[in-house]
Amino acid sequence: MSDTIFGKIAAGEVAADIVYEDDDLVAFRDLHPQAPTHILVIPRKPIPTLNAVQPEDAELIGKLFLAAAKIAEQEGIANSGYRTLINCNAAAGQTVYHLHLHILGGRPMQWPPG
Ligand code: DGP
Repeated sequence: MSDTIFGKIAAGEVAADIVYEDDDLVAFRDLHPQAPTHILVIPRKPIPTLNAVQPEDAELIGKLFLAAAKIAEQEGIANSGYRTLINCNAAAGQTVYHLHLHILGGRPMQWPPG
């Protein structure tokens, strides 16, 4: 399914700097990084927003977070610390309507976020 730019990346139709992939997920570096390490983890399944996640996606969402922790380890930010986040809809700043988990690290993070 290639309805969004991330669908096209998952399908191999658009290039990305892929750091991890398996049957269910693809992870690649963000084009406009907001931290020294900024990676997006997406399910291959084109779920548009967190609001659209269904009970049958529970295992997939678990895999998304397990992959994020593995990638953080791989990127050398697991111990120093990193942030994972999902923007849902316009007020949160979601711009690509294919569910994606941001992994940000390599610098101190502010809280609360702006
Ligand atoms: P969000 O605002 O949560 O929807 O984040 C979308 C992110 O996707 C944003 O940080 C920029 C990134 N992005 C948008 N288009 C592309 C692309 O074509 N390739 C890559 N690697 N990242 C993209």
